[in-house]
Amino acid sequence: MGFKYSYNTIVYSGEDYLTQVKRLNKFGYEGIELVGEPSWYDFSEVNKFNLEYNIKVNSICSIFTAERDLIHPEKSMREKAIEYCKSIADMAAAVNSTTMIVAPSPVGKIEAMTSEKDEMNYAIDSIQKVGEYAKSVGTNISIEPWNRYETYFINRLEQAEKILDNLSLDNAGIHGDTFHMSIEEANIADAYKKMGKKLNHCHLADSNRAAPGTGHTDFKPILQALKDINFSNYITMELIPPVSDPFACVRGGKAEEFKDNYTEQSINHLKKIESQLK
Ligand code: LER
Ligand code: MN
Repeated sequence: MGFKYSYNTIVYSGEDYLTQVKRLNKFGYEGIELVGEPSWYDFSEVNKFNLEYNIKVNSICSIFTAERDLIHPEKSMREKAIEYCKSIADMAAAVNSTTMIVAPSPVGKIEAMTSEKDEMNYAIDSIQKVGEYAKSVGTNISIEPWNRYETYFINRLEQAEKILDNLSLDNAGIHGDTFHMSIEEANIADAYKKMGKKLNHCHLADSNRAAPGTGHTDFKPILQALKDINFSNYITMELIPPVSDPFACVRGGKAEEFKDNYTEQSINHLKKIESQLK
């Protein structure tokens, strides 16, 4: 059985939902990743159009801004971040998504606010609480490391694994985003293989964070690794314009090439490689 493909719709921000699902259906996608801002969506409309266009919400991409910091030294701030994550779990349940992304600290926080030991304990404690709640509403969590320019806290998959191994959850796993990995990992395919079954979600983007095929990342060994570890979740394109704050595109709405052009190009490039795998 082949891979299932999905698209992170952060670059579609501002478009009506029907336009988004029609585009994904047209180019052969089976999944959609929604933006973790529950107020943006009418969940019954999402379910209705998904059914009509054969699209499944595979994941919610939580948006970690400065007020959503699961490792903040102040308890009230961590609680606020946990509440936000719970609202994303509720959103996942409302749109039948099996996965939600969790990152311990916000985008752009590049310095620690307390000791490494305390931050690791806060990460474990907060993510445990989020994971338990997610389980109670029927969704999984996936811990995503980011590159050093977005966070100092966890940059490589093996660091996320350290958190995962300290959780008592059977609905949690590791996320591997090839854009971050191309900066931080020695070898993307090897890092995926090392995670094996623990890898429960991935984002694919080329080295320039645009459509696979437009940069210098070699996706053949990467897809081969995903096949070898029997990765069964959706392969999700997460493509972002060249801005230092990856969430800026939710405000800009000017990235036209990330709509039809990259949506089509990404899946075609990867499907061609997929057909050549062993
Ligand atoms: C989110 O999935 C991500 O990769 C980060 O760069 C924050 O947008
Ligand atoms: Mn990502």
